[in-house]
Amino acid sequence: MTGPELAEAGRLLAAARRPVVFTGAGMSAESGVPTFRDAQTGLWQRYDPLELATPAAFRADPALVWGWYEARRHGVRRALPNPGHRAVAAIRARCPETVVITQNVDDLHERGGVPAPVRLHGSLFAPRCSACARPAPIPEDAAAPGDDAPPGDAAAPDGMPEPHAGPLTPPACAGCGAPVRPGVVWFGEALPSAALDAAVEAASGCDLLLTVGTSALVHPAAEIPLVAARLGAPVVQVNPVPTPLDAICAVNLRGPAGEVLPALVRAAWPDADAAWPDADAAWPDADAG
Ligand code: BV8
Ligand code: ZN
Repeated sequence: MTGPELAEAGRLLAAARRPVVFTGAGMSAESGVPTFRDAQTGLWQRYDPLELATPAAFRADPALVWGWYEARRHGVRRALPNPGHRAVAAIRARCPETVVITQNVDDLHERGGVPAPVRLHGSLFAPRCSACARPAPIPEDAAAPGDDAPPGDAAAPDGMPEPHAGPLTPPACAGCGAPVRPGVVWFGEALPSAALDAAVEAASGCDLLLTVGTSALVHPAAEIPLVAARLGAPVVQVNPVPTPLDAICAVNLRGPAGEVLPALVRAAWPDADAAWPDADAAWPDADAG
């Protein structure tokens, strides 16, 4: 990607001191993690994610919903951060005041070099009790080798149990015995107030908001870019297609995050490391400064 839009976005990024990077499912698409818009596969294709990701669905069929999340978690464990995730870490390496806010429940920002993104919708790696909220261990970390893994779960090359593509009885809480649930925010549930407050505060104080790979249809997360725009900060969007955010954006960069974000980092900081992007080259650790 080249052209005047990229140059303008690069200028805005280079001038920013308190940038916010706001990400959605498109950020992880090139890592092989399906977006919410992408059709579900296998057994899950007959279910609407907007229905499965609800307290009502879990109450009605805990094994179905737990199985879905375990399949997604295994998929994420096998995924790798893409050059887009590394570019976000590079922005934070250049601007230590950068705040990364994500709607995603995968851990690819952390594995891509951003230690603590603001998580609006929780994580696939933070199961807890559905009754007493006691944190629960991640299954394979809990299961001793040869433990009662579901039958037929051959070990995968990385020693991980093959994802059990189907309903799976959720573990019982070690405290009260109730079913363990995924540590994500379901539709109809409130967002964690600390994360939402941190996101609104960052968007209110930023001097640039970069929105990447979101359809901006899920609320209240979709209001975060609007907070920044209302307070006069330029908004730059990275998305292959138009979204409801187009109208508030100073620049719309039409392309995939894994290609556009590295190009944007180079446009902002032409002296960026020549090795860039080498998907496996760890970008200088932000904390190493
Ligand atoms: C609540 C965790 C109340 C679970 C998720 C106002 C208006 C309308 C509706 C509402 C409203 N306020 C509330 C609602 C209801 C609802 C909502 O927004 N519904 C929508 C569907 C209309 N909101 C809620 O229910 C929220 N809770 O309101 O509670 C309350 C308040 C107080 C007290 C009690 C209750 C909770 C919402 C959170 C739900 N949980 N995730 C899980 O993951 O299973 S949301 C989930 O879907 C994701 O986290 C993400 O946020 C969202 C998907 O959106 P995106 O990330 O944008 O992804 P999407 O697939 O849509 O789009 C991908 C984009 O990427 C596309 O644009 C595509 O073009 C682009 N792309 C593709 N490839 C690439 C790319 N971009 C760049 N590079 C690429 N390579
Ligand atoms: Zn419990």
